[in-house]
Amino acid sequence: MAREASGGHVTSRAPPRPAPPASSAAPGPAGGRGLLAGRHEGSMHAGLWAALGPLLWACGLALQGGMLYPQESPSRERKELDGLWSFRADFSEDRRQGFERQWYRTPLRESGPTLDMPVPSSFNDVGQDRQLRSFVGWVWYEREVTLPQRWTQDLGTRVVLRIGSAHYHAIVWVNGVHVAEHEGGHLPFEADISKLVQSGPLSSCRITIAINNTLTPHTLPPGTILYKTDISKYPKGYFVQNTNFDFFNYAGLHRPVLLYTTPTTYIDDITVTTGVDQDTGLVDYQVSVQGSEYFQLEVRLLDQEGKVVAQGTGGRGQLQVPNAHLWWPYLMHEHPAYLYSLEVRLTAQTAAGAVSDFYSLPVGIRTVAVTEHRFLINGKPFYFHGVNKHEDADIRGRGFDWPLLVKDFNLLRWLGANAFRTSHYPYAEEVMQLCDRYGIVVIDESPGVGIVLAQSYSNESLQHHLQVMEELVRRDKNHPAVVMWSVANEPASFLKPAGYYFKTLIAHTKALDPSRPVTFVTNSNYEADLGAPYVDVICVNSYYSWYHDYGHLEVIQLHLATEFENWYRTYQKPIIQSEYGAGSIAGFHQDPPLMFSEEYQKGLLEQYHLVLDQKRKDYVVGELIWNFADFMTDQSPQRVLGNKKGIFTRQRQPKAAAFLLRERYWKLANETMYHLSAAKSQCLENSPFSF
Ligand code: BDP
Repeated sequence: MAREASGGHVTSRAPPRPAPPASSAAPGPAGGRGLLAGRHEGSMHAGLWAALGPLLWACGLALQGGMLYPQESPSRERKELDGLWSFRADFSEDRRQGFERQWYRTPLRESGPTLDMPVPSSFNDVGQDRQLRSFVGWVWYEREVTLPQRWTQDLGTRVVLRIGSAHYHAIVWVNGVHVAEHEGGHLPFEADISKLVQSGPLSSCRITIAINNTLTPHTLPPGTILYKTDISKYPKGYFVQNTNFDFFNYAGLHRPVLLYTTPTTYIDDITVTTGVDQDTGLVDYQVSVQGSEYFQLEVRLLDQEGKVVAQGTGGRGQLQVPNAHLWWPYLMHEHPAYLYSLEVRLTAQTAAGAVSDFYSLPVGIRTVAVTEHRFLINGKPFYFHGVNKHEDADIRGRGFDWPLLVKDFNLLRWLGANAFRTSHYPYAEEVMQLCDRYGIVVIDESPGVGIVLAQSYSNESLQHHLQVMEELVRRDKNHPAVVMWSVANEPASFLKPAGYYFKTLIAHTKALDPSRPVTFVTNSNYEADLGAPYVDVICVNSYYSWYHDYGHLEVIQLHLATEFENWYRTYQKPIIQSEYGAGSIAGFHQDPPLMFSEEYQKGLLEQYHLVLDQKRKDYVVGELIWNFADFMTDQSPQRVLGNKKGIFTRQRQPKAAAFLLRERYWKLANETMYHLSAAKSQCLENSPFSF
């Protein structure tokens, strides 16, 4: 990722000209390999994961380099760079002035006026400027950082700059030197800046980050720039950005930016997969080290009391934990979300003497499997009763915010929700950590939303999507809460190239992580969907009596039952109702119910629940409401200050539907609660031979 100084040759991508016509050539194979065939081509019989995951890991594709969450340890320090940064949007016509005038060379204030911009936050909603709110193109962030003396003088210290998420395309300079470039929001990237900060008598450094939110048919999510060239109607150079997704394209430094240190020989990555054999927990680990070939590794697994329950040495191995406490989802067990700590200690011999590095990784021992009609966690049927979310709030937009995060988790637990999908992009690492700690199960979704143009199925798009899945798996692979990957939401999966695209993408994701099922979320017709053969769980969105037959709650039951039957008859795979819902404006009441009233939202959910209650006896394994909270979208005649399908308002106050769902989820939880007395026999179904 990191590159040496490159001066100002970086090409500005915004606003791009409309892309050339899509190449319709089928993309070449891009890494899917070594896959087990299943009932349908490309679909491994999902029950095999639990038992074979750890074994298969060795066959998985190796990822280059780690992306461990930066944590403090006796060998590692962190310096957070949250707070006010200097900011400027490049309003020049082609948005290239910043590159032409090399704004990264000198402090930003010297090249023009700057604004104070909070980090983390989207830049869109903090100001009063309409043009900045909808700005498309390059924006520039800058911050001076004072560095601890040891970081700049001790050559045995490695100093890393880590950006949690910059939406969408980011270029980073330190003291005017180009150190990193990254495409794609929602996922972290890093640059080793040791050489730069240790090269002279510096006690501070200047970090400049240029970020471009322009979306093209090949970005994830895709978008297009439409130039309006009729000068009798539009000013010269006028353009708009169009997207095919239903949320505002917030931009900026959305997640924490920080500096952290490691020794120059360091633990680069840890991969853990877990299994269960009778009462014994199995923890397969793999540790990679950078900086030296002469080192020793010791690993210890500690329980919550701090007692060492297993230990090993070397870069890979299996730890066995007799009478293991399994990681169970919230409300499925009386002691959910049990986490062990895997303490990794590296000792290396270097020219300068012995060096140690320590990293402690939370580990939940659990298995995941899929049968023809069930989703199993620790061998027991798991029913997803939860929500779809967004990272979205007033003022901060998509900016990470601890109070909001804690409030959301408190609401999830109040609701009795045991799961959510990270619709429609990866969420902050801190969110995933809380899911591990609270037992909230996650369907981890890539930013593959709005893939509807033929160009977005080109080789260029596929290559980028494969890369994004690599980054996502690398970041989230060790979270016990993550039980399934979703590679996309509502793509035009009926288009001809979709078959090859999803076959390749899903195969690649399974090769990266053979321990978890893979899906994408569809709204295509069951007969037309060319990607469905490759998924392990059918995730279907539907909006009966909202976008179709609106106003007619009486048709929902028949529509939904028919749809479920069609999907199951075709694929014999478990089904999740991955979205359903209705808009309501908090405080609007109407009886008999009319659209947008709280009563209509409730009434629509009740009709869905009648069918879900029948089909969950057979093959429906989950229901995720659209949406947890109201959220901001682009302006359109269909949206009233955003999407109002939240069961909570954007300020997290409940609508009537929240109370309805709360009653339902607690009832479902009581039905599916798995008691400790039964825990002993938990993993019989993990055997690949037990179907
Ligand atoms: C679904 C999309 C979701 C939208 C929702 C809606 O997956 O992103 O917000 O419709 O229209 O199709 O509310």
